[in-house]
Amino acid sequence: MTVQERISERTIGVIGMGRSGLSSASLASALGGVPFVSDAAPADRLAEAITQLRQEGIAYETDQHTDRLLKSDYIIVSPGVPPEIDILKKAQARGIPIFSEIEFASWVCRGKIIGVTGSNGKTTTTTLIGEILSAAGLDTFVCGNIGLPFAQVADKIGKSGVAVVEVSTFQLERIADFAPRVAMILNLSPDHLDRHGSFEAYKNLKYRITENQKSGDYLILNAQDKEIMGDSVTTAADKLYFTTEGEVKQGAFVKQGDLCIAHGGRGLRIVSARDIRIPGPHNLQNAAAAVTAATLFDVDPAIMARVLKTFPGVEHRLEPVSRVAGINFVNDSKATNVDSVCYALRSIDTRIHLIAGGRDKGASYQPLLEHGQGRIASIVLIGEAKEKMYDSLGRHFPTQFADSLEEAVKVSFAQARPGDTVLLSPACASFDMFDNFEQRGKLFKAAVADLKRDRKENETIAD
Ligand code: UMA
Ligand code: ADP
Repeated sequence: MTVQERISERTIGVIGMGRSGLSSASLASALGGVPFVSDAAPADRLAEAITQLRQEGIAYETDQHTDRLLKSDYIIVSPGVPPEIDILKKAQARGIPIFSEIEFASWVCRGKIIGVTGSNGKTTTTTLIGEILSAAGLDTFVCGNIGLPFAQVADKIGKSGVAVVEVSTFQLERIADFAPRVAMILNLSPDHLDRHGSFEAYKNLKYRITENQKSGDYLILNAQDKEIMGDSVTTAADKLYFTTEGEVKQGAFVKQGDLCIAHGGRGLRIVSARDIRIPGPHNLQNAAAAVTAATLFDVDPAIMARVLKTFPGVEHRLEPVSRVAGINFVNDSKATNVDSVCYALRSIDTRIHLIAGGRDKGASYQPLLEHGQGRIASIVLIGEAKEKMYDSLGRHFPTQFADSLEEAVKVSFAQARPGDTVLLSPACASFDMFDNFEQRGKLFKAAVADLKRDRKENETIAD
């Protein structure tokens, strides 16, 4: 079936009026489809979305998902919508196909797709690949779970274009034909267990990124990830690997301090690992993954090196904030699972005052014990998860509770001495206290700025 036949004059139900839903509806409408958007939230919370839908002449409903959706030829579901809601069960029972937004967008995209998934490092690696390919002059579109829906750019991507798509498990739940030319699984550690039920189910969803790949496509895997290597992923694609420990025959590795690549019988040195600007052992893995992908697009290693030396990283990921009275503040608000916090602890070589907590996602906090030993000087816990986290950590580190992030910053600062680092790295989702992790990170930075200003004022008064 052609794209035109799949969309034109089709009645397309869209669930969710967030970014994914709105982009899908606009794309469907632009290609001659007849979208109907449904959101369970009340209209007053959806004012902006409603304005957009009205302007585009797209039908919608709010407050509930009614049976009108069951008149659809198929349904596009937003990633944040839980799979077990009633309307999806009814649609399934009637045999109405349900697709995720990335599936829908992939029908329209004419360029090659690089799909980046994994538990951690997706945004950093997706952005880095985008920077490298753009620097090499390719028509590059960075999109997906990173915040810009694939459906928003899919129809702008021509045959020579490349979509670098960050892909989450929520989006992989409902793929059918989604087939990246290059797929990548960065790493696997427990996350989103509250939605997927078990680590096994979560991993199997991640592996779906390769299920429609064919011979001649590529699957890039982390050779030092025990879960991925233990599962020996089956795929029709050619496998490449990256590692920062030892060597691989096809892919990227670190040899004598240099990031190198081996592919098609050729070996190349790209850059000294010390010159890569983004810090920490995990970011070296992200850099290795990115250069493996870039090699498949024949990018000149000198261009890769230039980007790696200058790419500053992404906001809210181990972001240096400020130094107040000799104490460093680091914003790692995007560390929403336990493994990312372990890497944060390993990336900082001073005493650490950790601020953590938020909405629990079902994983164990025990790994923080091992990685925190000898590094964590104190912990301040916030949010819903604080009791559960206290049970794991409270006996091992000086631990206190705070009612707000601002209070947590003050308490940590009071305990820190010059040379120490106060690190926000929550290991939890943000939604119990904040709109999202971005807001949490910005409030942290604002609290640090207040602290700095107060100190300056006090110093001036003392003078
Ligand atoms: N809704 C319903 N019915 C329900 C549940 C929700 O109608 O039963 C409605 C809500 O009222 C709301 C809308 O659905 O209006 C929200 O949909 P959404 O949560 O899918 O939000 P989007 O704005 O479309 O954002 C989604 C991703 N969100 C989630 O996966 C939760 C964004 O990832 C992504 O950037 C965006 O699509 C573009 O692709 C965010 C995220 O937190 C950043 N992702 C998770 C992560 O990174 O860990 C997976
Ligand atoms: P994602 O998009 O998968 O959430 P990000 O690049 O946004 O990944 O980083 C999220 C968090 O994980 C940050 O705290 C970051 O420091 C950490 N992180 C980044 N890359 C890795 C990696 N390869 N392994 C473990 N943690 C990582």
